[in-house]
Amino acid sequence: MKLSLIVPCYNEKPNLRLLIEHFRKAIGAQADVELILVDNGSTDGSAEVFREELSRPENQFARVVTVPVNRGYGFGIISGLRAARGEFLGWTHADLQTDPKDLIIGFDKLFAEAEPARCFLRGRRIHRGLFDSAFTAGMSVVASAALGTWLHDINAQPKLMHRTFFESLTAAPDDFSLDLYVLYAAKKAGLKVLELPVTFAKRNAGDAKGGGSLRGKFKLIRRTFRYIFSLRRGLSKG
Ligand SMILES: Nc1nc2c(ncn2[C@@H]2O[C@H](COP(=O)(O)OP(=O)(O)O)[C@@H](O)[C@H]2O)c(=O)[nH]1
Ligand SMILES: [Mg+2]
Repeated sequence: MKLSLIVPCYNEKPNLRLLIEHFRKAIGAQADVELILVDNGSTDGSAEVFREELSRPENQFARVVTVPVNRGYGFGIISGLRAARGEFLGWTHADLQTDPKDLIIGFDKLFAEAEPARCFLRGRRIHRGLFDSAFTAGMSVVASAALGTWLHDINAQPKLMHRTFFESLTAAPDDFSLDLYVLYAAKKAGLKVLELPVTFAKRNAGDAKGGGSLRGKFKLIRRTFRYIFSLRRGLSKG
């Protein structure tokens, strides 16, 4: 298996059918690409939809990993990654804000590099509104100043990396800070960070639980800063 794509899904029932369909189109006939959908402790009846969709012959490129009780976004992704068989690993979100095609385009870009195993690819959002751009810029400046390396648009998707890098990670957090942690760890490991410009659409269905709402933004700020300072403490201890 060349590439495993992980999508953590938390109460995304109304998005699942379309999500799987878009991945089917994006992956096409590539038999060396697998999709791992993580049912991340959903309580909205997602399991039923997963069962139905994944029993269809055209969806055999996908399988589901079930986390019985939700423990956070990062925990969901890590659970999916543990089940992955691919040499390269990637993830994105389930609400169709990001196009599944971005993962395939991103992988082709990563794989065209001289040393793909020493690269880390991340999306960077373009064409955003002034408010969202300003918010992201503010977060980037604080995170970068605190951690001593330029970290911009941390929560953009997708993320793609070689398996050896993921396996080298020792302190992956269970919550939304996972994206910050891997980006920071990739830089510290001296990987070449590639950027893929992406457009983020509006969430397809359901409610935003992260930074997509104003309330979510405040929670994101608090959580991220707390996490940054715990990373810093880890740094000063050596
Ligand atoms: N809040 C939350 N989202 C999760 C979790 N596991 C997976 N996700 C997915 O993470 C993605 C981003 O969450 P979302 O609510 O859209 O955040 P936002 O776009 O930043 O507002 C969605 O596709 C969720 O389904 C979890 O434990 N908590
Ligand atoms: Mg979202």
